[in-house]
This record gives sequence, C-alpha cells and structure tokens, in this order.
Amino acid sequence: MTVLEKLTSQEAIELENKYGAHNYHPLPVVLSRGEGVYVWDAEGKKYYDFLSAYSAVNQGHCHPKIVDAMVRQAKTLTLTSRAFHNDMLGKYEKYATQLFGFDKLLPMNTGAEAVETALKLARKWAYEVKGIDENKAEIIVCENNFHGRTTTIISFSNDPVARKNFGPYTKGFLKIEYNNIRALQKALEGSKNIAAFLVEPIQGEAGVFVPSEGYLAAAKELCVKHNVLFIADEVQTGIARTGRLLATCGNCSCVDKNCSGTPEVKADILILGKALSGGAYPVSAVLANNSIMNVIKPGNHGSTFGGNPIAAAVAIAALEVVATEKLAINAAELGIIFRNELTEFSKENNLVKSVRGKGLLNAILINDSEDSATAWDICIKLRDNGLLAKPTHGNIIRFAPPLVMTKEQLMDCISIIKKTIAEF
Ligand code: IF1
Repeated sequence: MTVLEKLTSQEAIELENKYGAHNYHPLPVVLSRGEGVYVWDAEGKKYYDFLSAYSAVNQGHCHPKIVDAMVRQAKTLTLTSRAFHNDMLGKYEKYATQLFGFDKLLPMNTGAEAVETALKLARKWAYEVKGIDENKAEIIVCENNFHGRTTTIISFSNDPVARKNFGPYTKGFLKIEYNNIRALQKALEGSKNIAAFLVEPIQGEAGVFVPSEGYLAAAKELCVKHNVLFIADEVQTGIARTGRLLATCGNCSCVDKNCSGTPEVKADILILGKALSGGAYPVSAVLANNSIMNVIKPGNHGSTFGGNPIAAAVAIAALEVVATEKLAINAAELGIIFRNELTEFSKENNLVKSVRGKGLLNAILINDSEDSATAWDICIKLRDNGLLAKPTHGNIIRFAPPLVMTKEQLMDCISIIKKTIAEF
C-alpha cells in the first residue's frame, strides 16, 4: 500500500485502531480534504468544520497565503536548528513582538511546550529578579484548567483522566477557583513565594467558561500589587478567536481596529499557539518584555524545531491573514449572531440549557447529565447533517468554526444545528 493509495473511511479507521495508540476517541468521520470552512470525508461528503482543530484553523483550512508561504519556504530552507542563525526568525520575531506589543519572543512548537517555557521563565524571573529563595517558587493556576499534556502541566490539572497514573507530580503549584478574585487575593496574600498566576482568559476545554467582566483586569491588578507575573495562556483564545486579536488584548497598537478600546489586561507573559500558524504547522511562542525575557541566557532553554524558517514564514503569513481579512471583527459580529440565535432557540427547546462564549468560541450546555451520551449523539447527528462538532466534557458541545466564515454560511450552520437538536 503506497502512502498515496486512497482509503475508504472504514479502512482508515481500522488502520488507526490496529497501528495507532488509542489516545483519542474521535467522532467516526475520516477527513481527507479541507478548504476554508469546509472539510470533506474520504467518500467525498462535505461538512462545515465547527471545531477548527480546537481553534488552530482560525484562518480556514489550507489558506492559500499560508500554504504558499509554507511551500515556498519548504523549497528553500526547512530547518537550521538554532546552532546557526536563519534569515526568517528575526523577521518573524520583529513582526510578532510589534503586533502583540512585547519586547521579545521565544519561539517553540506546540502549545504545551510554550506553557512549559512560560513556567520556566516565570520561575527563573522569580529567583533572579524577584528574589524568591531557590526551589521555593509557587505558581497559581485555576481549577479545571487545561494547558497541555506534559507531566508538569498535568501535575496541576484536576482532570483525573488526564492525570491519573502519570505521577509522581511536579511540585510548586497552587490551585484556586477560576473567576474568583477573592481566591486569588487570598493565595497571593498567603505566600511570599508566588512567582506567577497562569490563567486561560476563557476556559476552553472546561466548557467555554467566560469569566465575569473585569475579572482578568482585577487579577492583573492584584498581580502587579504583589509583584507576581500574570501569564495569559491564549493558545486557544488568541489570534482573533474571541472577537479581538487577543482575549486579554491590552495592546492598542495591534491591527485589530475593531477593538472596543477598553483593553482588559496586558499579560506579563503571553502564550500563543494553534492559530499562530493557521493550523498549517506546529508553531507556538512565548512573548514578554526585556525585564522578564532577559533572564534567559544561552543554553537555558531551546528546541530543535523552535524558530525554524518554515514556522517563521507560516506564522508571518497566518498573522497577516488575520489583519487583512479582519478576522477579529468577523468573529465578534458572527459570534453575537450565533449566541442570539441559539439563545432564542433554547427558549423553545428544552435540550439546550444555555449558550455561552465570546467571538466564535462558543458552547451549548445540553440539558442532560454530564455522563449522558446525548451531546455525543447530537454530534453524530450533526455529522450526518453536514456539520462537525464535538462535545468537550459530557454535556457541553463546543462550536468554533473558522473565523473566515461568512454570515450566510453561519446562518446555514445555525439552521443545521437547530434542525438537528429539534430531532432529539
Ligand atoms: C488535546 C481544547 C484541550 C489549550 C490551551 C495549551 C494547550 C491547549 C488553552 C496545549 C491545547 C488542545 C489539545 C487537545 C485538545 C485541545 C483542547 F481545549 F483546545 F479543546 F485539550 F483542552 N493551552 N488544547 O487549549 O497546546 O500542546 O496541544 O499544542 O490534548 O486533547 P498543544
């Protein structure tokens, strides 16, 4: 069997079951092509993609500008390692730091690697700048967080499925309730060894929990007061997904002119991934100002692929698309339509308990128990009706289409969702 041989969906699933680790339970659909908001399965059936690879494909599948940049660079120079300079990395670092408003960028590949990098950076800053005793640094995280799958990151997860039997766990983390400013204040006042507060501006995997208005700003204020770094994990909420260039925003020099001008908060350390590359290539990054980033000296941290020429070329193209196609304003406008339509619908359909989200990161809560199969069954039916989505936890279905979606396409998707749920 050559790698180009066409497989049926069934054959593809059988190969994965036989030869692949079973670390996922995918919806039974086999995708073989993607373009914009659409994907096609191995039999040629067309679907709307309402997951966007967990918000990595914000710019739409196979965006020509991003793919062209990737192909052009791939034919020129793919990888040098950081043992030598390359002529793409500096361009990317300049573009991204000026766009997001930070002095420096540390390039990595996956979101988890960028989170790990941010944790190491915060700890090193705590010892060398803040003056915390070595090995005493603590980092505050939130209950029901999701920041990736490495051993340190799952050490501070409270999801038993992500954590059990992967011990012993990394120490130095304090967990507090999300969206509870009092809890943060108590944790900050309770120890002189706090290095940082790591938070998702919206808790994605937990079920698209949007914190109260002003929570992030109040949290940042408390961090400033206690000389603690505010680390924003925008791997999922960043890159225009929530209707602004960043969910934390805070940087009015960015291209996102639709920003309401009331920046919530400026992170001390910003973590990006996923749509930083438009889903074409693994690209992640950690951004910070010199007073923090300059604690990193040669040899302190690195990665074979981090900052490679293809990643640099792809990230520049992906970020340019966000600006030229005004994806933030589109996400903001379509998100309002989506939530209004589904909220109206929930008044007449008792299966939809609530609708929440920001921009085009939304979710509906299904009126059934957490362990019921209803959300899953709805997603199977949505698949049959030509729309792909997947439950996060139990009874919550996340809806996150590519940000290039038009209003007409969105209205079509909304009618598919309503029709499907009404069938239950
Ligand atoms: C899975 C969802 C989960 C993330 C945030 C870091 C990372 C992620 C806020 C790590 C990754 C992915 C991972 C994937 C499912 C998906 C996900 F919320 F996006 F849906 F799991 F929570 N910070 N999220 O969301 O980035 O290392 O994956 O590049 O692991 O099942 P990564």
